[in-house]
Amino acid sequence: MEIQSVTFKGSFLKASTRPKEWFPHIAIAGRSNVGKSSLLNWLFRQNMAKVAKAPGKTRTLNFFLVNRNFYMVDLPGYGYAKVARHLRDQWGRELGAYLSKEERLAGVVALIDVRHGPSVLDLELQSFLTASGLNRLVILTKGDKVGRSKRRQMQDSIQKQLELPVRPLVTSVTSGEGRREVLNAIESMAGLWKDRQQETDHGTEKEERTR
Ligand SMILES: Nc1nc2c(ncn2[C@@H]2O[C@H](COP(=O)(O)OP(=O)(O)OP(=O)(O)O)[C@@H](O)[C@H]2O)c(=O)[nH]1
Ligand SMILES: [Mg+2]
Repeated sequence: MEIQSVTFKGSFLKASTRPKEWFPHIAIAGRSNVGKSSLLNWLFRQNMAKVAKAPGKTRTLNFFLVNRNFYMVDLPGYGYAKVARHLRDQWGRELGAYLSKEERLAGVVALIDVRHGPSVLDLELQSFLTASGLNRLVILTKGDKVGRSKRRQMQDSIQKQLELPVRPLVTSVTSGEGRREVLNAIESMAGLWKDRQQETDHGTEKEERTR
């Protein structure tokens, strides 16, 4: 897949205000500062998502329409302690509601810092994804920060720990590695969602015909 066009569609928290079109969503999740917004800008080859020196930058669900075909959703990072508790609780609820209720959610790109491996909250997200049967792509970010052997070791140990069928991808927005693989994986998650929609549509038609 090539990225032909990207349009920022706005920042939202509540379901009622999210974009209405029936396009699949691919959400980018991970702890604060892991590199979610940077990864989007790198995929888009444009600075559209806000990146900051201080963690806790992204506080809403930010929607980017890609190729007029699917949404990429930049999620607020979790695990940032310095945010006021009532705000953290509110994000947690909204994020949970989004991940568990949004029917257009086609898959989650879960980012983990290659230097640190999964945190407790990362593991919670992974268990949630397993339990809900959502498609996921696990990416180890900031690949430029570690040497070859450390990276291999992290890929192997995280694959085992999270019981992934394939090794997690490693990306680096500075060296550029992994971009093609990430785009292909995203395309396939969006495609699977669309196939499922068609099957459901056909199922409904069939049901209606036999009635
Ligand atoms: N060296 C290196 N730095 C990176 C990479 N990706 C992101 N960063 C840096 O990591 C910091 C955090 O990046 P963001 O993209 O803002 O992280 P985020 O996950 O969106 O953070 P929140 O919005 O707080 O949830 C920034 O200083 C980025 O420049 C990478 O691949 N390599
Ligand atoms: Mg961000």
